[in-house]
Formats: sequence, structure tokens, C-alpha cells
Amino acid sequence: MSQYNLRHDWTRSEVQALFALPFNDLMFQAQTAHRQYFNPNQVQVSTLCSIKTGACPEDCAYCPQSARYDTGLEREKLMAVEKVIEEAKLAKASGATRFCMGAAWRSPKAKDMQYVVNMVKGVKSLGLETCMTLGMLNENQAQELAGAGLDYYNHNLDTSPEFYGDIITTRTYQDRLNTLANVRQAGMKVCCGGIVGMGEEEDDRVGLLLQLANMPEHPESVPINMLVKVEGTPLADEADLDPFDFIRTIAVARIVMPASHVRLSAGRETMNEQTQAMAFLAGANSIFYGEKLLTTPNPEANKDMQLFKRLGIEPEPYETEHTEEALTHAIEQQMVDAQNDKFFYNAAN
Ligand code: SAM
Ligand code: DTB
Ligand code: SF4
Repeated sequence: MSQYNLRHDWTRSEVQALFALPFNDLMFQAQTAHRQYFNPNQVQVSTLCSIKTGACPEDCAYCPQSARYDTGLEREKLMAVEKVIEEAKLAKASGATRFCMGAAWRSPKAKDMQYVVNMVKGVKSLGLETCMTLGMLNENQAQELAGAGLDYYNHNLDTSPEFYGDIITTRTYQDRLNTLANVRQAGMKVCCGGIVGMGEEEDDRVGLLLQLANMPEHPESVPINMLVKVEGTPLADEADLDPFDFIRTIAVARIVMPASHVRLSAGRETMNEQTQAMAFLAGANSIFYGEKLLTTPNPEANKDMQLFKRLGIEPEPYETEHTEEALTHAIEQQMVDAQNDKFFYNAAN
């Protein structure tokens, strides 16, 4: 039986070789790896909420929220805790199982911590999984958020170490790795991925996935964002990435981190449904759901539900990986795989 084990010793040439596979071979491997760890017809559904918008001091070249670029975005102060909880209730009612709160900060200030802690507690009490992305965290901040019950912290590496300096100059790659280490140390789950379509080379996509896959523990959640080009940002006129190269990135992420959720993240608004279906086939099993990402549009919720229906996909229930049903499915799948191996073996002999 073909086995996709959890490895943390991927070499550059191995990951390059995956990217270089004929498309159909890569898709077959990715789908095989996917079926070893997940129900292939379930997709996790998260909703984003911008709890503090715009006027960010950082210079991330892709970001509409940086104060350095004139993107016409209206800045908004930290949202009241009650309002965040109202938004979370709406997200839950429309079918999301995780609520991701994002702030346009370099890092949270001491005075902000009590509010974000109360947001975590309030959202969690609704029976939703919680995720936050607030910029860099020191050890104490990570401990405080973990203590409040925060399930996931999102902090992206964004791209390869080599290309990183072309995109961001106000914080280093090492700063990001330090935050991720603080999040792990505090016992939270890690959500970490990147953006493609920023003018990087294929080898930068290799470099990003190599960094993620060779972490001591794989991030539980790996968002692969397609650049959303926003007028006024330095990357507004970047050339489109070939959609097949986007799908290849998802497929390789699935193979090198087979037990992680890979999120078909930003960029779906300009992606046709066939490309999204192909992303699911490549092993993407999480999406952002709801009309808005943080500041830019996302497909309408009912359009996504229609797409799920047409593809026979169901939203993944909260904590599905621990349920008896998921275990039964994994065992059944192993039996099907064993049967298939027997079939291929017999056919070849
Ligand atoms: N300010 C915090 C930080 O950067 O750590 C948290 C919020 S920030 C908006 C979260 C992530 O959104 C970024 O790391 C980046 O990967 C993604 N992102 C931001 N703007 C994007 C865009 N235009 N297209 C695709 N992804 C984007
Ligand atoms: C992630 O990787 N993508 C999300 C989330 N983590 C915070 C953000 C996408 C933002 C897209 C641009 C915007 O809407 O402002
Ligand atoms: Fe600020 Fe985050 Fe946007 Fe960078 S990605 S400018 S840190 S909000």
C-alpha cells in the first residue's frame, strides 16, 4: 500500500521533483495522500472577521491594510467585544465551524490584550473553534491567548526566505519563525502558509513548502492564498499566475504535509468553479466562507453551498478528526486502498 508518512526531512530536490511531475501524476499522488488521512468529500469551513482594520505600520507589499499605500481603505478601531460575538453568531448560523479574527497590527499592544482575550472566550462559548491573527506575539502574549482557550494562531511565512525581502522589510523571516515557536510553546495549533502569485519563481514556492514541511511539527492548518491584487499596493499590477501552478502548490502542500488541513484561501473570488474543484481534488480541504475575507470580497455563501452540493462535498463537522465516524472512515479507506493495491498488483502481473 502506498504510504504518505509524516516527514520533516524533505530535501529541496525532492520537493522540486514533485512540482516537476506531469500534472496528472501529481494530482494522483496528492489525492492518494489526501485519502490516507481525510474524508475526501469533507471541507472545513472558516469565517473571517476583521477586528481592527487598516492603518498598519508594516509594509507588506500585497496588503491593502498597510498605512504606507493609498488603497482607499477606511480605517477602523478595534471592534467592541459584543460586536465580534454578534458576528460570530451570524457565522455559526450560516454554517461556519471556525471563527478567525484578524487585526492589522504589527503586534498586539498590552492594552489590547484584555479585549482580544474576551473575544476568544465569548466566541468559544458559542461552540465555535477560535483562530486569531494579530501579528507578532512574544512568549507572554502567546501564553495569555492559549490560556483564554484560543485554538489556532495564524501567522504566515508568506513566501520563501530568499524572496521574502522583496515583499516585506519591516519584519524578518526569523521574527515570523520566533512567533510561530512561541505559539507552539504555548500549546496552540498553528495556522501557517503563504501567498502565491506575487511574482515569485517556482523555486520560491518550493522554498516556502520546504520551510513549512520541515518544521518540527507541521502546521495543523496551511492556508495557500492566491494574491488578491489591490489597487494602490505595490503588487497591484502583478502578472497572473497560471492557475495550474496554483493547483500544483496545493497538491505539493498536500503531499509534504499529508495530515494537515490545506486551505484554498484568498483569491477564490476571481477563480472559476472548475479551478476550485481541482483545488479540492489536489487536496485542499478548508475554505474561508462568507462574502468578505478581511477587507476584500469572497464568493457569496450560498454560491459556495451550491458548489459543495454540485461536487457532493459536505462541510466538515467541528472536531471531526476525533470522532468515531472519522476513525471508521479511515479504516474503511485503508481496506479500499489494500484492495486497490491488490488490483494493481494483479493487473501488472
Ligand atoms: N497583521 C497580521 C499579520 O500580518 O501577521 C495579521 C493579518 S494579515 C492580513 C494575515 C495574512 O493575510 C498575511 O500574512 C497574508 O498572508 C494574507 N494577505 C494579506 N493581504 C493579502 C492579499 N492581498 N492577498 C492574499 N493574501 C493576503
Ligand atoms: C490567511 O492566510 N489569509 C487570510 C487569513 N489568513 C487572515 C487573509 C486574507 C486576506 C486577503 C486580503 C484582504 O481581504 O484584506
Ligand atoms: Fe499589516 Fe498584516 Fe497587512 Fe502586513 S499583512 S501590512 S502586518 S495587516
